[in-house]
Amino acid sequence: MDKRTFLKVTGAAGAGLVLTPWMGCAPSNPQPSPATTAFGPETFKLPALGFGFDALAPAIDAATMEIHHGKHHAGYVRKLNAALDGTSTSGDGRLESLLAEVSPDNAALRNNGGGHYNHTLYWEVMRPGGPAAPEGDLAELITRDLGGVEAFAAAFAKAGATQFGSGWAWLMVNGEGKLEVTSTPNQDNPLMTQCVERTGTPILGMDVWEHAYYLNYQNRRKAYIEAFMSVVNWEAVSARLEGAISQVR
Ligand code: MN3
Repeated sequence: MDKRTFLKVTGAAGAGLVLTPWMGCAPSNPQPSPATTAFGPETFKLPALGFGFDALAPAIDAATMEIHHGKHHAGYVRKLNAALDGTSTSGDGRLESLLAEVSPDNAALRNNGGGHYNHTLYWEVMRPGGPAAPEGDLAELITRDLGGVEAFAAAFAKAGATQFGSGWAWLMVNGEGKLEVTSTPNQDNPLMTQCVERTGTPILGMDVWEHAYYLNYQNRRKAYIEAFMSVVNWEAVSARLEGAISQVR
C-alpha cells in the first residue's frame, strides 16, 4: 500500500465513512471491528546493538559498525517514519506485514522499510565469540536441503559475491518449509512478494553494500564475506529458523 492509499484510508475515516460495511448488516453473530494501525513520527525505532562497535573487530571494524548503525540504519528508520507518519493501515502495522504487501512502485516503503528490516536482522545475526558453525536442527536442515554446511557456505558466499551492485545474500525458509539461498538487490528482501522472485522468511542476511565493508576491505568483497561468516550468530539463526518453520506449519 503506498502513501496515497494510506492517506485515502485515513481521510475516509476522518470523513466518517463506514470502513466496515458488514456492521450495517446486523449480523446475528457480530465480529470484532478490524484493527487499524496508525503510524506516528517515531513508530519505528533504531534498535540498540547487542554489543560494542568494536566487538566484531577485526572481522568488522568499529568505524564501519558505528557509521553503518548510527548513520545508514538510522537514516532508513528516519525516512521510513517520515514516509508513514500520519497514515494508517487496516493491517497489524508490523514491518513484516507492510513489506509482504509493498508495491514495487512504493520506493519510500520498499527502500526504507526494507533497509530497516534488513539491518535489524543483520545486527541480530552477528556476535563475537559464538559457535563457529550451525548446530542442531539448523545444521540438519542445511544438510537436507543444501547438501551440507560447506556447500551452503559456498553457495551463500557466491550469492553475496555475485550480487551485482548493492544488495543482500539470504538464507531463508521458503514456502515449502525448505532452506534456500538467494540474493536481492538494493534493500529488497524475500518478504517482498510483489518485488522479488524467490520469496520466504529470511533467517540469515548478509549486507553486501560497499558501506558494509569498504573502510576495511575496500573493493575486496570476498574478504569481507569470509570475515562476516566468522562472526555469524548461529544461535540467533537457529532461533529464527524455529520461528519461520512454525509459520509454515
Ligand atoms: Mn547496510
